[in-house]
Amino acid sequence: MSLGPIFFCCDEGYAAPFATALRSLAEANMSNWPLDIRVLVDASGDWTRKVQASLPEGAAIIRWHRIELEAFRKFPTNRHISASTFGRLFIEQFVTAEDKRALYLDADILVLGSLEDLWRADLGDNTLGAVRDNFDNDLKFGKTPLPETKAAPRVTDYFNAGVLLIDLPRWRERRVVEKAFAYLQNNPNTPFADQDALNVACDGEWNELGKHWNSVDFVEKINLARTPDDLRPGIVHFAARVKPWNFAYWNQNAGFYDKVRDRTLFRRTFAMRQIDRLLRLWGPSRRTLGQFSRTSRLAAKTLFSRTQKA
Ligand SMILES: [Mn+2]
Repeated sequence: MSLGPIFFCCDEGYAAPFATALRSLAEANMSNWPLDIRVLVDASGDWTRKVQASLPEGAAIIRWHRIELEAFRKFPTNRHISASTFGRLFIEQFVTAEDKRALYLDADILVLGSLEDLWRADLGDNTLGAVRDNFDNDLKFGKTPLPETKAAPRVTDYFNAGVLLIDLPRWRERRVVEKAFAYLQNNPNTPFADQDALNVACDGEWNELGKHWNSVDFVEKINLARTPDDLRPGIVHFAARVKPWNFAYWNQNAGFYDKVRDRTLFRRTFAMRQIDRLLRLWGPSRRTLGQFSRTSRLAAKTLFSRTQKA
């Protein structure tokens, strides 16, 4: 069966994780080759050819579409997220009338199983299928697990936008992009950027998919190498700040991730491995230093306010 179009948004800074995600997708979905991949980029370059060449022969037909992100640069994103996150809002411009559905995937993922069941998922009369975000329940109980979640929009249920199965006719008919953009205009400091905007635009009109399709934050919770094949999620999403390709911070899935990356043209060179080793040593001391400077700043502030009162 044909799978896709499958959309990604990427920029040069994310080329290596993206190539790794694509490689995992291709390897886990061989019976659907050639995969229909469409990538939204704000600039192309040598890296796009390198990503393409990171796939086995015949695995995918990749189309690169340039998008204009200028209108979005004024909206802040989290420190580790670039403006290319807003690319999701351009998907409908790069589909044909024959495309009834589109699958959107973040680039910070690994695909570990066939996506056929996801592609066929029942959406009822909803605009999209997605996985509930981990903090949705906390918000409902008035808890804010991360300080930034305090300002997240209160919707019926809140989804994570890293994996979206989109019903294209409904997406257009319900003017999702227009509504999302209006939300961003009125709430430019919303903490999770276009994810917040999409949650507002699709409030009460999305279907909950099994956790299996967007298994978030496994970096810290589950050791993928030790999990048997059949228990691994279909899609692991490294949504936390700690990424398995960032060797400055210890995480238990770095080796598992790196084995997939090794099969791309972005495999780490000997020199990169040495640098990563140093970063790994520097990482903890950097954290200690950061803590030290925060503590001393706080102490200085306390002292200063006391002096003033006196
Ligand atoms: Mn992500």
